[in-house]
Amino acid sequence: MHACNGRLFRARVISLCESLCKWRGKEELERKISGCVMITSLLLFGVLASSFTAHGVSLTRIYIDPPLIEDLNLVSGKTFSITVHIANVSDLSSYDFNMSYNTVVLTWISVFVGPLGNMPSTIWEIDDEKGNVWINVTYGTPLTTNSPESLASLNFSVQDRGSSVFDLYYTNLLDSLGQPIPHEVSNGYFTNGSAYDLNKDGNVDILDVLIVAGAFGKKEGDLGWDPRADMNGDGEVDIFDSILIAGHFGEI
Ligand SMILES: [Ca+2]
Ligand SMILES: [Ca+2]
Repeated sequence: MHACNGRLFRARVISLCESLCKWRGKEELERKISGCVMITSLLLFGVLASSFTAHGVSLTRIYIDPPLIEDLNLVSGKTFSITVHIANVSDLSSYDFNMSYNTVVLTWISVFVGPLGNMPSTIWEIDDEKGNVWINVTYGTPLTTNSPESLASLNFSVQDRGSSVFDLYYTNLLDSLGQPIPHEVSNGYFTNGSAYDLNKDGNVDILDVLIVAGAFGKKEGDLGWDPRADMNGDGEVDIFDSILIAGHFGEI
């Protein structure tokens, strides 16, 4: 009887251990599933969050197109145009913006504000002495677009060698409820001068060579470091920069 009870006890202990092992295995499995669900949820949240950011109103953009005009052939008397674009915007009811430019280098010729037929109110002022453009438009039907839409095209005539930033500032976008629309702004840049005209005085001459000579042997961070002289951008002014300035000597 005692022996029988002993076997029964052992059998029950074994059974209990097996159940416990199964329970622990199940618990482990559940823990792994729970972990997978949590990681998947986090990944899904990340994807959704990035998707929202990519298509959300926060990425409404006003920008100059093209962003960079770098052309030695745009000499005095030549003309070119830039466009102020907007993209990724919803329910744009009205806008106004300012844009400045360098009147030493450029003169304004004309402006086209579009699209026609959806603008009951359009006001624009261009001060060619100060180099400032101001455009204010109210749409008949609010504008919604993801692809770029032209707000204004501006034509300029080149006056001299040099450079000009097309600086967009005081940009205001309002929706049909009169609420401001958050947006990003990207400026444009024009230059018709040589990249080796280090002091930007219109030509590559001895003054530019002296800039290189004055910084010769310096490394980025050194006292006397002049980033203009590091024309190949390798963090030091050496023989390679000297060769570059010599090769472009006389350029305008
Ligand atoms: Ca120069
Ligand atoms: Ca260098």
